Amino acid sequence: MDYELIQLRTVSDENPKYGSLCFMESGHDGKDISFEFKRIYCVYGVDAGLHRGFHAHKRNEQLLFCPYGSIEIIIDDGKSKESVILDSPKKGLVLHAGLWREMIWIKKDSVLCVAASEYYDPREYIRDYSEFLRYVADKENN
Ligand code: T46
Repeated sequence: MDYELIQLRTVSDENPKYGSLCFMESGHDGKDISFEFKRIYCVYGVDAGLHRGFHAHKRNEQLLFCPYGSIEIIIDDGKSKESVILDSPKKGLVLHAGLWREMIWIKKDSVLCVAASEYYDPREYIRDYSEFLRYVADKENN
């Protein structure tokens, strides 16, 4: 399936009381993520057990990470589904275009941060699951 789970680079202070810092850089030349970011957003204030998402992107590629809490991401390529749990600020999930996603808030107030390759454009979303399956079939036939 066209996604990658990556470990974000992390620097921890010698004194653990001062915590850690993790970061990512975009672009080619051995950086962490192959695409350049045009947009950053975050989703917060969500109750435990709630589901968001239910869409795919035609062009947009994204890196998702959860700096606080625990969120399950269900990824669907139209043939099978896989699940990834983001439960550490160090885990990054790169979702390439053409994947249906659903996010489930395991822990209340978990924060989902996203770095996106495209500006917001509602026209490049597929929000209907039957349309998504047709989109996948069309891509395979072309
Ligand atoms: C995704 C998952 C992980 C904007 O106006 N600008 C923006 O940049 C975004 C992302 C959203 N919006 C508006 C569109 C809707 O009226 O914010 C509202 C909520 O968006 P949506 O229902 O798409 O939120 P999620 O949490 O279901 O999905 C979001 C992203 O939209 C999506 O690209 O992959 O997070």
